[in-house]
Amino acid sequence: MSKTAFITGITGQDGSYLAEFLLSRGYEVHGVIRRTSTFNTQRITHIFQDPHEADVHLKLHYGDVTDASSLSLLIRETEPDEVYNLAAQSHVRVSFDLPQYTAMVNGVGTISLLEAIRQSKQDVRYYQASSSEMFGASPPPQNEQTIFHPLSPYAAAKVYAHWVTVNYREAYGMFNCSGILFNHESPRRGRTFVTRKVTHGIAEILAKKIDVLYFGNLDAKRDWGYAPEYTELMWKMLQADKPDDYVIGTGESHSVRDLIIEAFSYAGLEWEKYIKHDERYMRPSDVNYLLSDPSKARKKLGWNPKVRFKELVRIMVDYDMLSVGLEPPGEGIEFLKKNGLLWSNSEETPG
Ligand code: NAP
Ligand code: F7E
Repeated sequence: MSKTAFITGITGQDGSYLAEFLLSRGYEVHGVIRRTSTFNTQRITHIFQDPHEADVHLKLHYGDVTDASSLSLLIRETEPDEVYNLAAQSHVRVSFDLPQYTAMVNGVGTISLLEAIRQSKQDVRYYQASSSEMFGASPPPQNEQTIFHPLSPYAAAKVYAHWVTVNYREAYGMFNCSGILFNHESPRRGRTFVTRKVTHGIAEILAKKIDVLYFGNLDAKRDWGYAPEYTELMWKMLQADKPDDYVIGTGESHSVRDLIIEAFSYAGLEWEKYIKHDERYMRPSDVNYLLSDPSKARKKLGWNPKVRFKELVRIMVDYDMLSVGLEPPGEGIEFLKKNGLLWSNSEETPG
């Protein structure tokens, strides 16, 4: 019997990789999409199936995590074995502009989904997309025991969502897992996140569309990994005997400046010529230093990241150069091929 999965946030970076992965394992996948005035399904176009045809395995439903009634109805109707809650206002700086909205989507949206599952009385395994941002000011390395000290409305809402996920596990015996994932990136990363802003910016500089890129804090350090590897682990967490919480990261950290230097030099450009500072990209409070200690995931889930910082940068620069019609150096794509990591059955679609 094939399993049924329900994904909120299916149109996002992670949702699209997860949907691909689950379809490849024979799942029937139900995804929640928001009604928008422009298309928001570019990342899943390549796996879209015409609902008029027979044997459709990917089914999309209009919904919103701020509309609890839509969640209750969809959970009852789709009867999922596994639910992945990836929906979020996921931009940390934007959460300072939209604090209440961010709390509604990331915090209240989570408890609405948990309530929909609880009230349905169905046997569901639940994944919550928690974040390393929850550690905030806590010094590195961070693991499952590290105290949360959120430094943004985004992170505070994610801490709430994490704790209700744990609470529903303890109070009601639900099979809830919280994945505390450090930054993970890909050619499908939204263009306003720093990695993609750098790699897509490089492609535009090479294509002579722009000649300067503006950034905020270059000193912040992040533990950056490759998104498709992380979405597979979401699934692995739900296949374990017991529900638990896991930190997922590479155990390697680099500054935003390191990222810029690495990416520009790979593309054969002198970074100092193209980078300028703009205050608007600074945050009222920023997380200075994230570095994961993923020992638990290594031991219990067999986690061993194949794509590390340098490969990640090469993969993203390669795809962004292709997206503007340029021939890339190709080392990133070559690495994916050599290691059997070309997960996507599509050409990478820009986020
Ligand atoms: P993303 O690309 O920004 O995708 C977010 C998804 O949530 C999109 O599908 C978006 O829909 C959807 N969404 C937003 N508001 C919604 C609402 N009110 N109702 C229903 N859907 C809504 O984010 P991502 O990078 O894939 O991240 C996935 C999840 O992991 C998020 O919860 C994020 O906070 C968390 N996370 C991400 C990272 C990371 O490094 N990527 C690390 C830790 C945790 P539209 O396409 O319509 O906007
Ligand atoms: O910023 C600095 C910025 O926006 C990384 C989300 O997926 O990962 C992501 O959150 C760093 C910060 O990611 C610019 O100040 C400098 O220190 O790429 P980012 P994030 O804030 O770490 C976590 C784990 C999540 O959970 C989130 O959902 O880069 N930075 N200059 C800049 N950042 C941006 N975006 N743009 C700049 O111009």
